[in-house]
Amino acid sequence: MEIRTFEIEPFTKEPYRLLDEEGKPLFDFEPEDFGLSKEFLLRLYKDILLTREIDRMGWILVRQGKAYFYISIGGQETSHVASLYALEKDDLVMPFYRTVPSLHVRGAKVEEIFAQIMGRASDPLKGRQMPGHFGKKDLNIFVLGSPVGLGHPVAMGIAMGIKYKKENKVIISYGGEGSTSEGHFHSAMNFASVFGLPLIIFIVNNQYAISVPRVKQTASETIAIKAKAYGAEGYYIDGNDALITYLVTKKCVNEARLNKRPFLIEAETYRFDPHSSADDDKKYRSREELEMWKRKDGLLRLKKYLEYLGIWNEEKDEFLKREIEEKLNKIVEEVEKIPFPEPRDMFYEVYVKTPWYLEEEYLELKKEMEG
Ligand SMILES: Cc1ncc(C[n+]2csc(CCOP(=O)(O)OP(=O)(O)O)c2C)c(N)n1
Repeated sequence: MEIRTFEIEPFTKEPYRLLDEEGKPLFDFEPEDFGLSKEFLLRLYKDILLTREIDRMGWILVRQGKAYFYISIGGQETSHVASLYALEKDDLVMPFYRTVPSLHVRGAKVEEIFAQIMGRASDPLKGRQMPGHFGKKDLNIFVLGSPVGLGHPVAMGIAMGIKYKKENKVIISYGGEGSTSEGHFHSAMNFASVFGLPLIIFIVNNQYAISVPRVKQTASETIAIKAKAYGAEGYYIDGNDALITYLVTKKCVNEARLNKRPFLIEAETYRFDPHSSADDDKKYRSREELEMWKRKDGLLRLKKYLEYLGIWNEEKDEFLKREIEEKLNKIVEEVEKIPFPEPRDMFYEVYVKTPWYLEEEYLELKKEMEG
C-alpha cells in the first residue's frame, strides 16, 4: 500500500508499509520526508540487532543449563524496538514476555535483562518471576502478570490514573494476537474508549498463540478492526517494517497524549523460534512457512535499506555483530558470578507492607534452613 503523505486510514485490509521485502522504498521518498534522520535509522538498526543477539544468547543459556526457560523475541524484534522508540521518556510500558529482550531501548541494562533470564540476585525482581517477566519501576516498565492479556486492563487502569492526575503521559500495552481473544482485551478497549484514556494497545501478531494459528483464534478480518466496535481507531501495519512501525506508533502516541483517546495497533510479523524453550513448533507449522517469513525479516530489511541509502555495508555489519557478541559474552560471564537471590527475597517486597502470614512462612523456612 502506498503512502505519499503521512495521512493513513484506520481499518485497512492490507498492512501499511514503506519498504518492500527487499528493503527498497515502495515509492520515491527520503527518510527525511517523514522526519527520520539517517542517524536515527542507524540507531534503530543497531538496537534491533542488539535485541536479536540478546535473544540468541537466551537460547544458548537454556541449552547450557544456565537458564531453565526462555521465551523468545526472534523474528519480531522490529515491532517491539521501533514502537518503543515512539515513546517519550516519561511514558509508561506494559511489556509482555516477548518484549523483554528489547527493553534496553527504555533504559534497562543488558546486565539486568540477563540477570532476569538467569534468575540472579541482580535481577530487579530478584528471581521472583519466571524468565520473560521483567519490570523496573524507575524506568516506568511494569511487571507482567502471567495470564494472557492481563496487562491490557491493568494498563487501562494506569491510563485512567494518568488522565485523573492530568499528566502528559501515555501508556503502551503489548500483547500477542492471542491476547485479543481474552476478555481482558475487550474490557480494556471498552473502558479506554468510554473514558477517553491515553492507552495504546500494541498487538504483535506473530500468527500463532503457541500452536493455534490466527485463523483459528478469531474470525475477524484483521485484529486492528476490533477497535471499531469500541469507537477507537485501529491501524494494521507491517511489523517487519521499522519505518512504518515507528511512524504509526508515533502518530498514535501523539494523538493519545493530546486528545486522550485509545488506539489499537496490529503489527504483522512472525516468530522464528518455538513459542518457548518448552515447545516444539515442528508439530504445528511447516518449515516452508518459516522460511517464507525469514525472507521478510525486519532486521534484514532495515539493513538492506541502510545499504540502499549508502550508510551501511557488510563490513560494518560484521564488525558490529562481533562487537555485540563480545560484549554479551562478557556480560553473561559477569552475571554468572552473581549469586542467586536469598530465600528471604521470595517473601519480601511483594507487597508494600509484608503481610503477617508471609512473615510467618519466612520464619518457618528460616528455622528449617538453620535446623
Ligand atoms: C489465560 C491464559 N491462558 C493460557 C495461557 C498459556 N499461554 C501462555 S502464552 C500463550 C499464547 C499467547 O499467544 P499470543 O497472545 O498470540 O502471544 P505470542 O506468545 O504468540 O507472542 C498461552 C496460551 C496463559 N498464560 N494464560
